[in-house]
Amino acid sequence: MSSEVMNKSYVGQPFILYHGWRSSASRRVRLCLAEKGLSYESRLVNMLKGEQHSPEYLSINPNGVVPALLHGDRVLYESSAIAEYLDELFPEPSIRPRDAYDRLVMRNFVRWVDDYCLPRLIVFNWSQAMQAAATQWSDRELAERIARVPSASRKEAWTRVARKPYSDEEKADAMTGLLKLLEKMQAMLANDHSWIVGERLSIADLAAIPFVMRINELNPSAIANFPFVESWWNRVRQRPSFSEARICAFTATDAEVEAL
Ligand SMILES: N[C@@H](CCC(=O)N[C@@H](CS)C(=O)NCC(=O)O)C(=O)O
Repeated sequence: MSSEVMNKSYVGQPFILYHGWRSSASRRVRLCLAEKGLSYESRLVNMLKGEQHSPEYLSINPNGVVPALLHGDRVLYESSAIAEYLDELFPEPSIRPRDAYDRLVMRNFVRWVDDYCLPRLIVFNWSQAMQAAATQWSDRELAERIARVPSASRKEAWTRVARKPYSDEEKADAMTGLLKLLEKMQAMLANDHSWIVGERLSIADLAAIPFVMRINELNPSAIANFPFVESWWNRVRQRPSFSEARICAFTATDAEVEAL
């Protein structure tokens, strides 16, 4: 079977999403699914319990992080790769720019968000969501958990949150870094004021939404300094995908999000 015919045969296959309601990468994939009008079965992964590092989950996503998406018998992980996969198999409405150069700019923007912004957001998200419980783990429990974490950077992040919580100075530095996202977006939106890259909403916008949401929660006065970002933010929040993807307050419990 040619790969094109094979892909067509997957179009009707069901989706199962392994995710967390508050996870930025999970939010990105839920936004893509919503923009595409694709429904999925939800499987929540409890990160505080370390379910993302269980042998069962690692057999789905060897990186030990959410999200992961099953499409029929295919296993997909890495939120930006999942987003492109969805756009290739379900081309309408497209969430990638038409132009090859714009697509390159989109990919480089998303990569920067992942490489530069995510580690800085973790400083806040983990302090808020994980620290209270993680500091209670015994040395033995911590060591057992760390042994199951596949990446060195996340071993370090879990050790930090459990034993050496991020200081106010580190949080201030992380926020200075996160504000660079708004600065970068302001410059990119200055081209035609609508979308971060190209002529329509793209994966770049969907990747930025969860981060802008958190920056706005943590530092509510910041966005007003970036008028193009502020009007973009007001527009993206009006889209049906924003509520369908359940981009809720970080303080909302799973039960509250699910009751929506
Ligand atoms: N590059 C990955 C990042 C995924 C990621 O870091 N997910 C976080 C939640 S946003 C996670 O699973 N953290 C739990 C852990 O590291 O143990 C992607 O985009 O899918």
